Amino acid sequence: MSLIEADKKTLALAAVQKAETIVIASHVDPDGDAVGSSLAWALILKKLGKQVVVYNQDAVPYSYEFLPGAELFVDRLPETCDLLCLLDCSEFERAGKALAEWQGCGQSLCIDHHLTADLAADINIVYSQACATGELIYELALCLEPDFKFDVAVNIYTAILTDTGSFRYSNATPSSFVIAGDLVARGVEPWSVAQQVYESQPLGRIKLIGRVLDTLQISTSGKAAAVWVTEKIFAETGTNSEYSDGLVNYPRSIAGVEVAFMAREIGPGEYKLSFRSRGTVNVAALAAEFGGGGHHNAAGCRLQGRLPELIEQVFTIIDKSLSDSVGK
Ligand SMILES: [Mn+2]
Repeated sequence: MSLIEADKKTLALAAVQKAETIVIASHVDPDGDAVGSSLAWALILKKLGKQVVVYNQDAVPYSYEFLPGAELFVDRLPETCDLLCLLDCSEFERAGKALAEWQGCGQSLCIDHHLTADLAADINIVYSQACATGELIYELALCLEPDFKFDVAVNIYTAILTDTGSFRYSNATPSSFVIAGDLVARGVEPWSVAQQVYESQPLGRIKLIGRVLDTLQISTSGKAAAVWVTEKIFAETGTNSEYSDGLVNYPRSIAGVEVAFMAREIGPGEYKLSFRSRGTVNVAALAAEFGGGGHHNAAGCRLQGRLPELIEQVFTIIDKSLSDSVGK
């Protein structure tokens, strides 16, 4: 089970072998795949004797601080490097302004599984069939360090676990399970990881869930649902945006709801919308209408407006696209 074409794999491995200094970067607001893939890749490259910097504009979220190598994350770029590895996103802008404007890298290698039209790196290992960037890292790891141990394994496992929604989403393929099996054989304990990632929530998170669920709105058709979160709600629960990860799955879990979104306030009158689909609606296309993007079942965009109206506007578009698709 291999996704990466042989010639691309050769190119990528040659670039890695040749480089002495390597920067690993991933998208802002890093998720389990961004963190796990970055750390697994960093630990492998360090084992090969490379000088590695793991850059992210944002800090490691609390749920992933247990991962081996988490302390490697820094928010400052070095002057230069031989190779920049961009993980879990294909556009430099997704990793933040500082990285997008950085001129320090000799060559760039992108490893990603998002659907994208814009392949900006010199070498692109981009396969949307991969359940997570972690799956592609696993494939490359087998070439570079076939005998990799628990420290790498638990990072890749966490990447795959979180991006497949604990192996529940439609991106969980036979190879997701085969890889997970191999990682467990290398010492990963599923319950231990699950406890760290899902069952070590700060009290504020549970309070936040209560407040966010209280904002629930359902569209006229009953097929779209939305929740929102504001700076005020974060302040009152002693939380921040890091704590709102995954809350959009609650409105999607309602019977009959096809598309859900969460609107998170990111500035005065400005919101980041995270869409989740049950499968019928391609939310990547929906988000693209608003200048965003993502996957078929998970996508996002930014919108300006006032809250109740903004939700109504998006509901109207979703309901229309659902009735159009039924009509066809
Ligand atoms: Mn991912």
